[in-house]
Parts: sequence; structure tokens; C-alpha cells
Amino acid sequence: MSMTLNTDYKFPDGFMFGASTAAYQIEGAWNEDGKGENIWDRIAHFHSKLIQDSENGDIACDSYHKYKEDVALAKDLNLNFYRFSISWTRIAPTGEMHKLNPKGIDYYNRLIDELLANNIEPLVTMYHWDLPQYLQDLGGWVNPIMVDYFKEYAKVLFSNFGDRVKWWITLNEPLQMCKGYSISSYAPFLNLRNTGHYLAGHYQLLAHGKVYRLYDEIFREKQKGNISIALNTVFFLPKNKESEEDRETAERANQFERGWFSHPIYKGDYPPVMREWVDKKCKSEGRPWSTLPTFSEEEIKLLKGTADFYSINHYSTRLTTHGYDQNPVFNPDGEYKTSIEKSWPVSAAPWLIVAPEGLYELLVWIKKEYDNPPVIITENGYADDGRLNDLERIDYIKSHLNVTLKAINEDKCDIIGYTIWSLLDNFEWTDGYRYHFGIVSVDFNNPRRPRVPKASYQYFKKIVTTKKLNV
Ligand code: PNW
Repeated sequence: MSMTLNTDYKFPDGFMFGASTAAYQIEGAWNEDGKGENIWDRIAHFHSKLIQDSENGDIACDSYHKYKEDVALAKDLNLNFYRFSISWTRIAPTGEMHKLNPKGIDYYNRLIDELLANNIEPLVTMYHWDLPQYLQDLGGWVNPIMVDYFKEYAKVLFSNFGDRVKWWITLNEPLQMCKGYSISSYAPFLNLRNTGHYLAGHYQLLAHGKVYRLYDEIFREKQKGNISIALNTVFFLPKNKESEEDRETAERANQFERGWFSHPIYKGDYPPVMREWVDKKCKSEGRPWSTLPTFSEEEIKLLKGTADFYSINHYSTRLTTHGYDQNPVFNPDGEYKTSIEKSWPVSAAPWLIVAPEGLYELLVWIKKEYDNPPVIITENGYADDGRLNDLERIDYIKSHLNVTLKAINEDKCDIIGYTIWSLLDNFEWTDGYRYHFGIVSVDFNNPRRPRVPKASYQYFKKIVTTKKLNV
């Protein structure tokens, strides 16, 4: 893509800049002050071979103790908001809400107050993959009972923090979560191909819907906040734009990996193409029912209209043609085979291929598909080896904000915020500490976990401060 820089375009008034983190990836203090065990604690301690260098988040960035330093960085960056997640087992050690942990609640009260004292809005993710182990032992997200556990958890969060938190995300990336129930790439590392991911997705959607309705019923009038669900989205482009089949395949892939969650929320029910292809496949296999569960009329009504803004986490893009990917095949039902353009740079993480045109097409796609909802890019970022002079990260941020400006100014997409992943280098799930995503470096060999801003930090600060794309 030719990179004309849109330096004349400004981010609109009120556009919000933020940085994002997640509890297990930064907090550490895994068993302090009454916190219970979650599924990442369990994996890291008992199946550490599943994680690069057998690493874990026991200490991570030690943000549980150093949160004031993190907030000071956010303040120095002039950020409008800070996105962090709440560790469920800090609030309730087993996940059951009749046994709360006051010290855990206190920690998030202190963090929220520190942010507000510095004029930074908290944007809070209720659940970023760290399910209480007790609930996992009950089956986790494939058990419908999770819908009610999650609703009770959310009620405690609204009651304790909702007076000050106006931006909520129920679940982070249900699509990635579902991979923990199908191809075993995240905790709980289950290999339930064909069925597990659809069930886990189904109950995550219903959990989200119930929490949204709970807010409507009890809290919204007084608290006046906004709720969404963060969807991660590789954008799928046709391999050959001239081929109708490739265009259809790319659209099908977009529906299978994004419409799966946002179609029920914006339009009611699963995308028709997904229903059709999964049902057809199941029939041909001789299954007695479709592996994609069905929503009742009531559930369709419950879900429709349950996002106050569209929250997207975007990193990368793929070309798409009819066929099947090599292993691991996450979802063979959609019959799409992905590849990359040779000219697209690859980051340190092999999955993170740089193609900002994908973000542009994604933003335009969301506008068309869902009638121009307000959008917050809740994650976008780049993986490298941790160098301080991180020029590739600067390029990545620049090119992605550049297409964001184009979508806002030329296509009138209603994009209201942008969030860098991540404020800090942190625990990158199964990749341990191998890849670095932070605009601030953290020395994980030093027990004090000192933080050092990188070149990209200074670059981002300038953009946040001037609300313009600086060359
Ligand atoms: C996100 N993909 O995950 C998560 O929300 C973060 O916790 C994580 O640290 C960050 O991205 C960087 O990996 C994703 O393969 C992981 O397209 C993989 C993909 C997308 C998002």
C-alpha cells in the first residue's frame, strides 16, 4: 500500500488515546492478599512446558505493587484513558460471589482512584482470559452455568467500581478464548475440535448479553457508562481481488471470525453464512445436530443491541482463498485458506504480519456492516525483541494511525478512540517473555522491574499531545 501520510488530517475533537494491559500479563502477586488460583496460574505451575522457557506471570511487571508508576507513565504520556483488566480471583478467590476478597477490591479501588486523580479515565475489561480455576473445573465456558457466574461477577464490579468507571468491556477476545477449547493454544488447553469452540463462544456471548441487560436494569440510569465486548480481528482480504470466489471466501472468513460475535450483537443471531456452512458440514459428516448451537427467540432479543461502542483489537491481515489451512486448523468449517503478500513485513511474532491496509478495510467494513457504530480500537501494537530504539514499532503505529485518519476523514467512520497494546512489555501468554509489545521496557531480570520508556513512547506521546500524526 502506498504510504501517503495524512499529516493534514486531525483526530476529531474528543478523540481518545489510551494504552492497554491485562491483569495476568502485568500484575504478578499471584497469591498475595487472598487472590485465588486462576487457569493461567494452574498452567504455569503444573504444565509449564506449554509456555516458552517455562515462564509464568507470578511476578510479571509487578504492577500489583508498582501501579502508581504505571499511572505516572500514563499521565506523562497525556493519555485520556488507561485500559486494564480485573483479575476475577482477586475479587473472589474461587469465582463464587458469596466469598469476596476485600483486599482485592481495595486494590482496584486504589488503581481507579489513582487514575482519576491524574485525570485518566479507566477503561476496564472484566475478563481477560484468567478464569478462576474452580469455575474451569466446573467446565469453564462450555458450561451454561458460566453465564450466571459471570453476571454475578459483573454485578459486584458495577456495584463497587461503577460510580467511577464509565467504560466497560465484558470479555476480551472471545475468539482467542475459544481457541483454548479447540486447538489448545490458550488455557485451559483443551482439544475439543469441532464442538468446543462453538459452545465456548455461545456461552460467552450469552454472558455478555446478560451483563449488558443487568446494567440496563440496575445501574445504567445512575452510572451512565458504556459497555462493549472486545473482538480481535484479523482482516481477511481476497487473495485475488478479481476473483469472485476469493471475494466471497474473504467475506465468509470475516463472518466466521468476527461476525460470529458481532452479528448476534448488532443484528441478532449468528451470521447466515456461518449457520449455512456449519450446518451443511455437520450434515455431510452424518452428525445428528449442528455443532453451532442455536439461540432461542428470547436469546436473540437478549443479545441484539448489546454494545454501546464497537471494540476492536487489531494486529494483522491475511489473504484468503477457498481451501483449508495447514495445522493447526482452528475452524475448517469456513473452508478458507490464508496466506500473506510477500511484501508484508513480519514482526518478531510470526503471526503478526504488518499490513495497515487491513485495518483500513476493517474500519470501512464495520461502518458498512453495522451502520457506522462508534468504534474504539482497544488494542493495536507490534512485537519485537525488546530494543529501546524501536523504530519498527514507530512505523507500525504511524501506518496504522495513518489509515485510521483516512477512515475518519475520507470515509466518515465514527472512530472515537485508539489504544496501544501495550503500555509495558509483559507476559505474552504461551510466548512467555520472548516477544515485547510495550512502549515501555521492563527489565524482567531485575527484581525491582524497572521501567524505561522506548523511542516509540516519545513518538506516541507527541501524537497524543498534538492529536496529529507527526512525521
Ligand atoms: C491479544 N492473532 O491477543 C490479547 O488481547 C493480548 O492479551 C495479547 O498480549 C496481544 O493480543 C498480543 O498478542 C491476540 O493471532 C493474540 O491474531 C493473537 C492474535 C490476536 C490477538
